[in-house]
Amino acid sequence: MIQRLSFLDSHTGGEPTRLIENLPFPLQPGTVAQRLTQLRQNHDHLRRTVLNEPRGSDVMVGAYLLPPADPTCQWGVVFFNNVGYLGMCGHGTIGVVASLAYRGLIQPGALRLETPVGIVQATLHPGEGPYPNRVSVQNVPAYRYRSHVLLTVGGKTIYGDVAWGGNWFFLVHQHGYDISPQNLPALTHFAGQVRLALAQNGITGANGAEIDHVELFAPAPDADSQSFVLCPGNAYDRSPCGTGTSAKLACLYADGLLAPAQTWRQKSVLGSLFEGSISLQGGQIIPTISGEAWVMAEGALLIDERDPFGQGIP
Ligand code: PYC
Repeated sequence: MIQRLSFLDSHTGGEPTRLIENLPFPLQPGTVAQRLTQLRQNHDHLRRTVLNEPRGSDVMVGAYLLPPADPTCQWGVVFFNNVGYLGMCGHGTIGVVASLAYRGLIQPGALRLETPVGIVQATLHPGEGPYPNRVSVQNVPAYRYRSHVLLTVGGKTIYGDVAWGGNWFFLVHQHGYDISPQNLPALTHFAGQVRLALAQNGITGANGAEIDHVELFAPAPDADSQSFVLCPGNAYDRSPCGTGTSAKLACLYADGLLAPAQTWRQKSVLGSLFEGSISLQGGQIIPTISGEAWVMAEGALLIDERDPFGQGIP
């Protein structure tokens, strides 16, 4: 038997998102966080089927569209990649919203999405062309958890901040690397060493949470900053990383370097751009990230039950 699973692919600043609009099995009712637990425990084969080689790749992020439990939300969404699940995903949210616009399911305006780590509000902006594709995402609250954390990596002492932006990040400021596409192997190696050193030294996010994203920053002539972001696994974010930019904005605010409503232009290692700003609500830092996504493929995944790698290379 061959099972068909429809998908819609987009990219946001070069970072792909594969949207799965209909799960091929039912989930028990519950919040999106509770449904993520079910997906993780009972249906992880679908994540590998959708994203792992030979069908997918390390670079791709997946998104399952789910019914929300919160009545103020239109959809729920769970993001995942080749090694596991994400709390939130900024580029992915922009991709999902532009994909819903391409499908004709939404019009310009605001919509609320329930994610495993909280509700985000997306705004689809009006635009020319076959479908509107510029989206702003008001993220979950971001905060700096620890500042100026010292770490020895490859015999060199570096320091950085631990911050939450919907995922856990270690933000490295003075690393001595050139952030450019020519330098990707060295950046990937160094960021991987940083992540290893964090784990070996027991440096975590709140409640012992693993820090699975590492960000390196450098000044940019045509933006406020350029970054390299290593995602869980070994792929770098082709976009400026929405949750990473949120973590950065929280650190800038904590250092007195960013005021509410001030625009921050964050460039990715490839040169794609997100605009970000923060507002303060009830003492919390609420980041908003804006960018554009482009639909680029749609079709059906074909899962042949005889295929030894039909559920991906583990
Ligand atoms: O944009 O938040 C993001 C993201 C996380 C991992 C890849 N992209």
